[in-house]
Amino acid sequence: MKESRIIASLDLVDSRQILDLAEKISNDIFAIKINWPTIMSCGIEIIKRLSKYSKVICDLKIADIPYTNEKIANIVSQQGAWGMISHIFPGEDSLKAVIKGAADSKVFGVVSMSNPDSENMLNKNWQSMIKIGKTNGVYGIVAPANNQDLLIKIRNEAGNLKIISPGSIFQGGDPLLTLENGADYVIIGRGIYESKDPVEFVNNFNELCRRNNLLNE
Ligand code: 3DU
Repeated sequence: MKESRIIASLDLVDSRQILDLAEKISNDIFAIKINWPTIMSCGIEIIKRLSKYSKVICDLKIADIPYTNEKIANIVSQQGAWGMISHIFPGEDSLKAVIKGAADSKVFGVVSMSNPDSENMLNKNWQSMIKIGKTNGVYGIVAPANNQDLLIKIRNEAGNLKIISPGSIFQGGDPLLTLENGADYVIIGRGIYESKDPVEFVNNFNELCRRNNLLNE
């Protein structure tokens, strides 16, 4: 069966609304990503509740000392998250602790961000962060959909790490081009949940991918 390459970033703060939307689109997406606003508003149980519909990736951008990182990753993993996002910038010791705490959950490391000013800070260090990610066994990395030049460079050095890309539509990136340039999955938030018909949006994008031979086997 062909698999969608959409990760739906459902940054909603109402449990009913997020669960309803998850139920409607779950068959036509690869995974759901949730972030701090959802977890803080709906409670950590939202991870388990959403996992009934879809793989769940927790975008906590974990960035603390190793002791704390391991605890955070372990709690998220015990709630049944399929994956979680961690920063790599605090260093190798901190990332190792996330990977240890995550146990069987996948860890995605941030090697670049989509906000314009990350060009002046975080994005300058993408190469060393990929190296640390690879050495320590991250499953994938995060690279921006609204900076195709950087995405292409990152793809060339990422080897077989999966690339997940936020920054489409509301942040200016083109999700189809992002897949063509080597991202494995596009992360789309407001483009989905603020569209008039999220189900139609997801189906239309999957169809566009199918016509461009971009659906996964
Ligand atoms: O802009 P959108 O509504 O499609 O949402 C993008 C999501 O991805 C949102 O949760 C945001 O916090 C997250 N994200 C980025 O947008 C950019 C990054 O570099 C990393 C995460």
